Amino acid sequence: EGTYDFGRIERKWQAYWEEHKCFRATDCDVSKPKYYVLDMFPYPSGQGLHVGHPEGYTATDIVARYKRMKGFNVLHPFGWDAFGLPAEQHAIATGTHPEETTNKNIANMKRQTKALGFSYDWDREVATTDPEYYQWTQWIVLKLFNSYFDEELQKARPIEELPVPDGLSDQDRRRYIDDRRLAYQSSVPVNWCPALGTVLANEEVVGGVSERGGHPVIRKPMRQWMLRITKYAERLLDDLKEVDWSESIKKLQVDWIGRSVGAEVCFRIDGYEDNIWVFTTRPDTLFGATYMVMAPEHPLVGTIVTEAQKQAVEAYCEAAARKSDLDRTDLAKDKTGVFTGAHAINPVNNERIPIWISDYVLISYGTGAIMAVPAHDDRDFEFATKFELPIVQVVQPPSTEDAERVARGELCFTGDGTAIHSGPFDGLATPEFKEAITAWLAERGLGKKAINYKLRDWLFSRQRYWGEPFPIVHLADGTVTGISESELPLRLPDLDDYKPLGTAEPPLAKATDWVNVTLPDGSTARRETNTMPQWAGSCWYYLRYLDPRNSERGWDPEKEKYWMPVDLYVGGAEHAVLHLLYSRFWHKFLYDLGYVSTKEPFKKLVNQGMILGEDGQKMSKSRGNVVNPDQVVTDYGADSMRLYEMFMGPLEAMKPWSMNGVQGVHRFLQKTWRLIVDEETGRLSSCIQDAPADEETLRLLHQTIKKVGDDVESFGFNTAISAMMILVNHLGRLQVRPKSVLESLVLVLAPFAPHVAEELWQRLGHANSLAHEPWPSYDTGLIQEKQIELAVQVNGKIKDRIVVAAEADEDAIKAEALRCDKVVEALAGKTPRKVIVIKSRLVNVVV
Ligand code: ANZ
Repeated sequence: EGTYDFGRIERKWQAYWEEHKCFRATDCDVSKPKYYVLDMFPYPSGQGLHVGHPEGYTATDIVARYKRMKGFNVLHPFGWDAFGLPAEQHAIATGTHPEETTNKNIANMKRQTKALGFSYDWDREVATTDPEYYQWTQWIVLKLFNSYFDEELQKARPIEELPVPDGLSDQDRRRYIDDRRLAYQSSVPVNWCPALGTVLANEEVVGGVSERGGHPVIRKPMRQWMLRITKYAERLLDDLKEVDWSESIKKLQVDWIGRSVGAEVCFRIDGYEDNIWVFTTRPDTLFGATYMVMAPEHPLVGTIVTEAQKQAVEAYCEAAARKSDLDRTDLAKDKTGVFTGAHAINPVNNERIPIWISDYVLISYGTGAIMAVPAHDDRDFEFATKFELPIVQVVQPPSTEDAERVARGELCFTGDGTAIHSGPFDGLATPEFKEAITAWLAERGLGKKAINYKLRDWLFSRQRYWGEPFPIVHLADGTVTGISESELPLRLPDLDDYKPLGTAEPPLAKATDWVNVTLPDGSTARRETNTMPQWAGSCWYYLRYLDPRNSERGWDPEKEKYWMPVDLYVGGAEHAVLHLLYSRFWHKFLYDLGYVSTKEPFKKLVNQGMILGEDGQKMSKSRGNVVNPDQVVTDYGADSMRLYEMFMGPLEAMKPWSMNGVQGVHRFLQKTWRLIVDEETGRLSSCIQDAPADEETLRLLHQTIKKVGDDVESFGFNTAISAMMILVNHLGRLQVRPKSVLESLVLVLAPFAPHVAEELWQRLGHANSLAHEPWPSYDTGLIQEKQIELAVQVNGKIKDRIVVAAEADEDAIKAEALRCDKVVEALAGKTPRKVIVIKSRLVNVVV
C-alpha cells in the first residue's frame, strides 16, 4: 500500500476513467468554450505502437487535460487509418482476409494506447475500413464526381448547374460535362511493373526497378481516376494566411503548390502552319533564346521531325518513356537530347533557331516546350555547352564581379539585372522588361501573361483490393455514372484469393458477381474496380469524430458548427505536405457546397520531432535499436513513459532515446509520491500539515503554476517538467509540507502524469477524479522575486549593469553578465580567463 505501485495505480485509474466516462465530450454545450484537439490517427500496423506515437499523443493529451481543467469542453478523439498495403500483402501471402489482420492490429494497438492513459473519448472511435465510415468517404467522392468548378465564382458547384453550350449532340454534351467533373478519368502514365503485375507508387520505384524484388518498371499510360485539386491551387495558397502553422510547414505547402508567374510565348515553326507555345518565367530573356526544346511526348514531335532525324528521335522518345519525372529533372543528371531537324522563328528578332527534343523538358508542366536561354538558365547552359549551341548574354548582372565572370564564360547568371543585346529594350531592369515585353507580345497576339502551378491533379485510384470501392459504374456505351446515395455504403466484396491478376486489371475484377450490375432500367453495367488511395479516409476523419454514429449523414451541421475548426492538430512532419494538402482540398470543396462552415480545417498545427535510438540513429529493426513502449510501461509505468517523452526536449526537435532519462523521470515521480505518502505505513506523510506556506515556498509554487500553464500553452512541455522538479526538490527539503501546496502540485502534474496524480489526489482526501478540477490560479504579486542590481566589470572597468533575482546562483549571474552587449563587445570573441562574482555587488570578467 505504501510504495509507488505504478502498475496497480495505472490499471485502477484507467478503469475508473472508462467506467465514469470522464472524457466524454458533450456536443453543442454552449455553457463552455470548446476545444478540439486532434492527433493524426495511426495506421494499425502489425508492429504495434512505436515510441514515436506516444510522443504526439502525450503532447495532445496534456493539452486536452489542461484545457478541461481550464473549463473547456474538450473534444479529444482517436481512430484508425486502416486501409493500406501491408494488410493486403499479408492477405496475398497467407490468404487471411485483410479485415481480419486489420482488426487484430487495431485491437493490439488499442490495448497499447489505452495502457498509456490518454484521455480520449473512446465512444467516438472510428476506423476508415468500417463500412459505416467509408460510406461517407464514398459520399464525398460521389459529390466530387457530381460537381464542377466555377471559374468565375472560384468555387465548386453541383454539376446540374454547369452551363452547357447549346446545340451539342447527346454524346458531346456528356463529354463536355464529364470533362468538367471534379473527379474524372484520364489516361496518365503510371509506374507499371510487369513482373509484379501491379502499378507502383513513385516511392516504390528506385532507380527504375521495383523496391521489392528489383523488377523493371516502365511508365505506361493507364486509365485512372483524378481529382481536380489544381482548381484549388490559388485558395490553398491564399488561405495559408488564416492558419497558425509554422513558417517551415507553410513553405513546404507553398513550394509543393509551386506557383510561378510568367508568360506564354508563341514561336512560328519554319515551313509549317503550326506554332509552338512555351511557358517562361523570363520573357525578358527572349533575345537570348538560341534554340528550343520540346518534351519527347510533345504532340508536334511527329509532325516536324525531318526524315534524316526520324530514327534518332524515335529511339530517344522510347528511352525517355522508361524514365520517371524525378530522374528526368534531376539537375545532377547528364543532359541528353536530339535535334528534330526543324527550326522555329524567334518572334522578337526573327532569328531561325533549331528545335531539339530533350527529356529535361516535361510534357506535364507549362506547355511541354521551352525557349532555351543558355546564358541565363543552368539547365539550358549545360545543354548548350554539351551540344555546342550558341550562348547569347542578354542580362547584365548588377555586380561587376558577376559581370566579369559571365564575360569569361565562367558563370551562367540567372538573377535579375539590366537588359543588353535586346534591341529597343536595352537598359530596362528585369522586372520592367518582363512587363514591357509581355505587353508587346500581347499586342501582337504572340503571347500572354500566364500562371503555372507545380501542383498536379491528384491521381486518386489504385489497383488494389484493400481500399474504398468507387461509387461509380461504367455503362455499356463507355460512359460512367455515379451510383445513388441510397446504395451507400458500397461494400468491398470478399475474394477467394488476393493475388493480383497479373494484368493491369485490379483484383476487384475477380469479383464478377459484384462487378456486373443490372441497372433499374434493365441495362447492364460494370462497377469501377479501382479502389481509392489510403489518403482518402484521412482527408475528412476529423469531421466524422464530430458525429461518429450518425447513419443519416456524415456529420450533423449543428455539431460541425459547434466543434470546428480543429483547434490543435499534432502529428509527424512526414505528413506536412500531402495529407494536409489533400484534406485542406476536401475541406474547401465541402465548404463550397455548404457542408462545413470554416475555410480551413486545422487552426493550429504542430509537428513532433522524430525520436531516435539511444545511438542517435533512426530506430529500425535492422539496427536493433528499437525501444518497445510496452516494455517501458511494464518496467516504469505509463506516467514515466509519458513524462519522459515530454522531458526529452522540445516537442518539435529530433532527439535520441535514453533509458537513463526514463529512470530519471521515474525517480522524480517516486520523490513526488514520497512527499505525500509514507511508504512504511501507506498513510499520508506526517510532514503534511494544514499550515500556511512560507514566503519562498509560496513564491515557488505560484511561479510553477504560471510556468507550467504558460509552457503547456506554448508546447514547452520539457521546461514545464523542469519547473515541477524544482518545486518537488524544494518541498522535499521542508520539514512541514503545507497540504494546499501539495494539492496544487498534484493538479499541475495531472496532465503530464495523470494516474499518479489521481491517486495522490485521492489520498489527499478527495472523493472525485481531478479531471475536471479547476486549474490552480496564481497570484502575480506573489511571483515577483526580489531583484538586485549588479555592476559588470571587464578587467576591473565598469561596462554595464544587470538585474537578477536575489536568489540567483553564481552560474546564472555569470551567464547573465556574459550576455551583456557591452561585455560581448569588450571580449571580441575571446573566452574570459575568469569570471568573479561578488555576491550582491558586482561581476568582474577577467580577460
Ligand atoms: C526561358 C528561361 C530563361 C527560363 C531563363 C528560365 C530562365 P518554374 O519557376 O519552375 O515555373 N520550363 C518551362 N516549362 C518547362 C517544362 N515543361 N519542363 C522543364 N522546364 C520548363 O520555371 C519555369 C521555367 O522553367 C521556364 O522559364 C522555362 O525556362 C522552364 F533565363 O524559359 B524559362
